[in-house]
Amino acid sequence: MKVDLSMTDVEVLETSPAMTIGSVERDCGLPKETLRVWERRYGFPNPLRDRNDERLYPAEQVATLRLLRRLVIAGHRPGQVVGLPDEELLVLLAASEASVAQTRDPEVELVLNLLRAHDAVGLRDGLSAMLLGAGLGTFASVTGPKLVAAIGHAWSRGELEIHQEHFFTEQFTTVLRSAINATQVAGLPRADPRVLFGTFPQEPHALGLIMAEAMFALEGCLVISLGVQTPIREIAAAARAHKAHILALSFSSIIPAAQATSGLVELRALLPEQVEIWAGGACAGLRPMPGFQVLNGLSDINPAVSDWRARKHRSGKI
Ligand code: B12
Repeated sequence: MKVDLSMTDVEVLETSPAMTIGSVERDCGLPKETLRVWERRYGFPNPLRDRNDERLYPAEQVATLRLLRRLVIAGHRPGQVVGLPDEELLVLLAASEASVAQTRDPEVELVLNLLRAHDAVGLRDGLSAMLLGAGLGTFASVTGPKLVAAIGHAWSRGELEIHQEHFFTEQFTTVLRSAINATQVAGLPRADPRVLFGTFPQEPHALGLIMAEAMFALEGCLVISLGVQTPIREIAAAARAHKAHILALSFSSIIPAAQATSGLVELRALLPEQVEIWAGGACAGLRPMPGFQVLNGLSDINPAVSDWRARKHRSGKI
């Protein structure tokens, strides 16, 4: 921690941007409790305090916390790494990510090379070829997450720019969207349930949502997407307008579980009882409640749709 001790906390805050514990939790993916435990146990992070005695984390501590999160994900125990200087953390990170790099697969290599070369046509054709080779289900549930994870890592190592990551997201979405549309051709009957997709206003991550949509489309469902960041009242209005049977919503790890839950309760109150709400995504701590269910991953979609159909069949509504 390199904050000049001759300055007061308030002076330090005036010279460098600092983040609240909630912002650090969202940015770094480290729960507040973990941040407090590390502070107590290892003396790091060592936040400043604002005038109300709330913790404030200087930008350089947040940068170190991001490194620590990657190391913990790579399998290091906090006791071995928290408190080490950044230089040592970077050496450990390089070692563990180098071993990951050796096991990279050809699809990841191809996409990273096309991104580095800014080869727009090559990337679109490459992704289309992967989709044709793997089929929609594998492309959405295996190839996509693998590529996104690799691109996220490359970006955090500084190997890719933000615009390259955005460009990949756009190309991947375009290829996946056209394949989903091909399952929804007019004149070909789609089976119930009719499923509407969306995210709450705080959620900009769209890839998990479209991957889920692909899996529902493969189950023969009629799928309708609002994309991301729709106000809760509008989601409810769209569900009524489209006569949706199920609302499928995606929550990433940036959404605190309490916020997701209160939004789901609000949405539930705006919808008729027969419209089901199914939530999914990486949001930690999101639990099912009366009124909505939580799917743990894309592989839950097939059994959940089969169960919905069996229930409707039994009640004579299908
Ligand atoms: C791409 C990306 C973005 C893009 C999103 C573009 C887009 N159109 O989607 C943009 C640039 C917008 C973005 C923004 C931000 N991001 Co971002 N982003 C990512 C990135 C690289 C990939 C996310 C992703 O798509 N993952 C892939 C999908 C496949 O995973 P998934 O969403 O979990 O979905 C899977 C399952 O959960 C499931 N699923 C998902 N939804 C549903 C729904 C149902 C019904 C079902 C059944 C299943 C299901 O299916 C998927 C396949 O298994 C990740 C890092 C990473 N490697 O994951 C960071 C990441 C998610 N972002 C992060 C952050 C912090 C942000 C920002 C807050 C950054 C900032 N400081 O501004 C902002 C958001 C600001 C805001 N509120 O507006 C952090 C979150 C940290 C945390 N708290 O855990 C991450 C982890 C990066 C990091 N720091 O390590 N981001």
